[in-house]
Amino acid sequence: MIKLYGHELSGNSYKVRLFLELLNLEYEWIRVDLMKGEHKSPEYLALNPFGQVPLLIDGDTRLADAQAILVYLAGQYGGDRWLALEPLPLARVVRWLSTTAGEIRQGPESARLYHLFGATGIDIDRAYQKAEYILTLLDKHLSDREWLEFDRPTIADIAVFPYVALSGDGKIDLAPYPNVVAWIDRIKQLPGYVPMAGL
Ligand SMILES: N[C@@H](CCC(=O)N[C@@H](CS)C(=O)NCC(=O)O)C(=O)O
Repeated sequence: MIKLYGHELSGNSYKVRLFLELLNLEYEWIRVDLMKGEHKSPEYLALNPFGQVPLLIDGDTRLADAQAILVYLAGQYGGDRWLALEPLPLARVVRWLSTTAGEIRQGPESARLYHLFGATGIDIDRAYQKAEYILTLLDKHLSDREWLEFDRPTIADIAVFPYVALSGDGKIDLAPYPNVVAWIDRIKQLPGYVPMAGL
């Protein structure tokens, strides 16, 4: 059975859990206690040298990084529904996966780390600026479409969703971004959707 190593407050763990649920796949959830530093233990580092969650094990396949895991699960179990393989459509999805490691991480995800976990070394004003930038962009992008790419949800939506939807944890109000709010609601209506704390 698929094993997912994660933590319940980790948005990156959640996006993989959400996708497993949307795919209706059975899996075992293995909690890694980040507060106790379990992710830096020799046993865990042997599984994931990056010392982070999420981590997925599926038979002989061991994969870290939420975006990489979404790509794997979409290709392995999702048919052609969640990820297009032709060069240009694929590139359009990957652009959003990259955004999760860029503007979204620097913006809403950092603001959440600052307010919810008291993370040090975060410039909260810069995080707010980055958040405003990406949320404004997303709101404009979603003004004439239901999903980030194509006429159906893809792993682009699943990857971007958690930290945008969790903006409130970072004291970011989504009210000025009505198209983003409507898109969040559409994702919450998907069959198999599961929430996490804060959503
Ligand atoms: N690029 C990774 C980032 C994963 C990540 O930042 N995980 C956090 C929890 S959301 C973590 O494990 N933090 C502990 C650490 O980095 O020491 C992904 O997208 O999965």
